Amino acid sequence: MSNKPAPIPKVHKNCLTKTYCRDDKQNRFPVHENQIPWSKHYPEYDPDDFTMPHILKGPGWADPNIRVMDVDINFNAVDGKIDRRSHHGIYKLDDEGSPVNPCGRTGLRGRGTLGKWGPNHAADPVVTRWKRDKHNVVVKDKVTKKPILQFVAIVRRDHGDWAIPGGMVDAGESLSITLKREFGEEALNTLEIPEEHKATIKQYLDEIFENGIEIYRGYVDDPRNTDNAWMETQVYNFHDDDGRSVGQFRLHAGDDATGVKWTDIHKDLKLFASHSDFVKKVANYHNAHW
Ligand code: RP5
Repeated sequence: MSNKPAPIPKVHKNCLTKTYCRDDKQNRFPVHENQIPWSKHYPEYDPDDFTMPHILKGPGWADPNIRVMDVDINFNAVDGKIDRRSHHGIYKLDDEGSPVNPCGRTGLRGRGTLGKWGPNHAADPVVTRWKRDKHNVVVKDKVTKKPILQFVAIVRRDHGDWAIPGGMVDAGESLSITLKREFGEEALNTLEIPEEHKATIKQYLDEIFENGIEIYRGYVDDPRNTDNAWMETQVYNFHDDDGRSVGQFRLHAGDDATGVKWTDIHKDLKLFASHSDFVKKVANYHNAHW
């Protein structure tokens, strides 16, 4: 993690919904866009404290419930195998010792469906190639005259939204492993491919994922965020310029994905969380059509 904190996004919008994302019976306390910053006076603000029952049962990857258990968690630090630092620097703890969302109010306390108090770290691989016609010529947009990029998008099993095939960084896992693992599992279905093909796919993945460009690190405007738990990510672009490596892969949705395809990048893309912002940054980086 770099020493220089990334700037905190000014607003989050995807958590300003009436109900919590995966539970239509759990309301969020109303928060207007101008009431998001903690610095804004909002004395009536009294959101529910809500954590999904399956998280409270304490699966191995989830934190203990610090509301009822006397446990020491080292926030703002590397805590055993878990990195609890934020890309945005030191976050505050509230009177109960729970991390405070650095982006502001979300209308819900607790962890919702997230396992960790504070930052929940993810990694997002944006794998790109140029769109080509049947003569292998790069296609340009008629209006902007810029070449069109395509990226590998998946359909998320939980929300049904198109998204980058990203995922959570497991405890003690390096970022490069997470990026490769998530792409393999969700876009190539590596969990179910026959043993004899595994070595070839692994070799391809190793080559492609060797040279990534960091596009973004920090807060994700994720619908699961709460006042005490939020998503942060590191987005990397892996670009196949001549379309001869990953550009030729047969995509096959697996694990948390129910669909996968090479998707044209343009400004009307509707993607999960802040994924269109990330994809836009990739398009800008390559001076591609947006
Ligand atoms: C988003 O959630 C991140 O950008 C990443 O794509 C994803 C990780 O969560 P899971 O896909 O593991 O649920 O905030």
